[in-house]
Amino acid sequence: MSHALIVIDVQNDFCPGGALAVPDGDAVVPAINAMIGDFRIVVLTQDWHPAGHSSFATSHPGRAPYDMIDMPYGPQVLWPDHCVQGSDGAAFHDALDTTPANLVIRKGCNPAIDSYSALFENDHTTPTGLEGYLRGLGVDRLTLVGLATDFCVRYSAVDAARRGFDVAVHLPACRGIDLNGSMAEALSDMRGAGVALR
Ligand code: VGL
Ligand code: ZN
Repeated sequence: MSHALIVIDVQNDFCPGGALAVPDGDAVVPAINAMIGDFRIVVLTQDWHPAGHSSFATSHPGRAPYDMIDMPYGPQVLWPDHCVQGSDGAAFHDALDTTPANLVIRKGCNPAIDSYSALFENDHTTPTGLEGYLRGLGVDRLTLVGLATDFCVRYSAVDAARRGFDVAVHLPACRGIDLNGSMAEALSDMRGAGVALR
């Protein structure tokens, strides 16, 4: 069985100067570049929203970024417009070494559903296809790194652990948003799901 590195959303919009900048987000780049060569299987994810995506505050008149709304699949944070398909903000950070990547998986493409997790959309039932890819290669262990610790890394790690993967999150190569205590909640949720925090 083998071990894959999953690099979550290291995109310009999540780095300083981006539309949804994660504090110190670009600090993950050298940390990831230093470890990426150690894995035989490397997957990069990209948040990849159509313009007017339902997770954008601008799609909900009278709402502001970081408001909460109820979507058919549950509560949803409204975000600034970010990672619009094909935009510079959606591109990987220039300094990220993408050369060793075996697969790039794009998520959040359905205009009506957000997708934090690399495995399932936020309805928790629509798969992205990543699990099938990993199973097909005999992968049973995952190391996750990237942005943001408390959103896409968290939901990816918890979903993967629930699906039976042996999951570790390498925190020195992650940075979080920390919205209303979301960082502490994310760490305890990941621990509770059996994710190793390193
Ligand atoms: C993310 C908020 C909205 C993430 C993506 O990559 O953590 N966060 N879209
Ligand atoms: Zn997004």
